[in-house]
Amino acid sequence: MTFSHNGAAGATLATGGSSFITLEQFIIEREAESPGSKGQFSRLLRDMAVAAKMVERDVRKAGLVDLFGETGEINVQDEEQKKLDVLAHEAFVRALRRGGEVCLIGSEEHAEAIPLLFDDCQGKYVVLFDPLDGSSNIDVNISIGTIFSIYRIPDDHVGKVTIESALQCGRQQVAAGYIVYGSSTILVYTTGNGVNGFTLDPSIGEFLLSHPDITTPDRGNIYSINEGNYNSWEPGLKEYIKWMQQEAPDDAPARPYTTRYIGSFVADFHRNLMKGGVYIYPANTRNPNGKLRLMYEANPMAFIVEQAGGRAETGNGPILDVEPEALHDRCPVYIGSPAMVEDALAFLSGERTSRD
Ligand code: AHM
Ligand code: MG
Repeated sequence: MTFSHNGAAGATLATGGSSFITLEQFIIEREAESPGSKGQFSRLLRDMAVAAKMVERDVRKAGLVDLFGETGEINVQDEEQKKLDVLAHEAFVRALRRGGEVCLIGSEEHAEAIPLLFDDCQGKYVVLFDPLDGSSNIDVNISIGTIFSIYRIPDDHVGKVTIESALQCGRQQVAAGYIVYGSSTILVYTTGNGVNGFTLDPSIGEFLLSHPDITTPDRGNIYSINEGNYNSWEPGLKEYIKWMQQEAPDDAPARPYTTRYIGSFVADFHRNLMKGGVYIYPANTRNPNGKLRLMYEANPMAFIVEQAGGRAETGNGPILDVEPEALHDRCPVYIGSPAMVEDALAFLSGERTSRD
């Protein structure tokens, strides 16, 4: 027995029943479907899951053992680094270093890419991640998470890995995923063959398949945006938000839509993926390229949402087609249910207005 995608009442996660599948079993079964696979990619996914469990352990006890608060350092994003940001970064780097499947790491919390070059390094993969997304929520017990993206290094980079090995456009991702440390801990990932979610059963320390084959609704009634920035938005975006706030009882679902904005992209994204909705972090006068990072946040979520039937756009084209110039690039993000992203684009281009 499994949860249905939207966690419908009555569905049960089989911790005591007979049919459940662990993340590890699932990865092995999927590996068997790829002839010629040598297991390196499966081991990499397992390493990520192990690091996630370590971070989850630290997040759960943070209030008890002096893990809240700042380190006193400013990171490459010009933001105050939290102690848990650093712990999470280190947990993932340690796990990947030990695993040996990865030759290059990029982290939102680290200015430069981190090459893992040792003599017998057979690592074929590049991993880019935001170790703890939603940093401003860490100290106040609100859902936070990890977002990751996996690329294969280009064949001609083997043995001479450089930063260019990481600067691939989002379409090249071989896997992407996220973990939400929320009311429960869930790991959601894709390898380009659908999206699956696994909930951590803390009593046995295993991620169990709880959300198989996730698809996002074509349209929901949630929009997520920081409305405090209203004055700096472009006119088309103002019109779109105004339209979503208007009464229109015959719409499906009926307007006005509802605002939900946690301030942790990973948590806002997960809710909207499951329930249907659109998340927007636009370009504005303060952040001309938006705020979210292309390589650590936008690309992995774009891959996941497209795999789940959704859309991810910058306002100038699909996020997955953006050619990165630098590891810490940012881009505007319109992501979620396909019909809602479509609406957003029509308002941005001026094709629709709130008076239509
Ligand atoms: P972070 O990776 O340092 O936590 O920053 C990204 C976060 C997102 O999780 C969130 O959606 C956004 O920044 C919130 O920004 P704002 O406070 O400007 O609304
Ligand atoms: Mg982040």
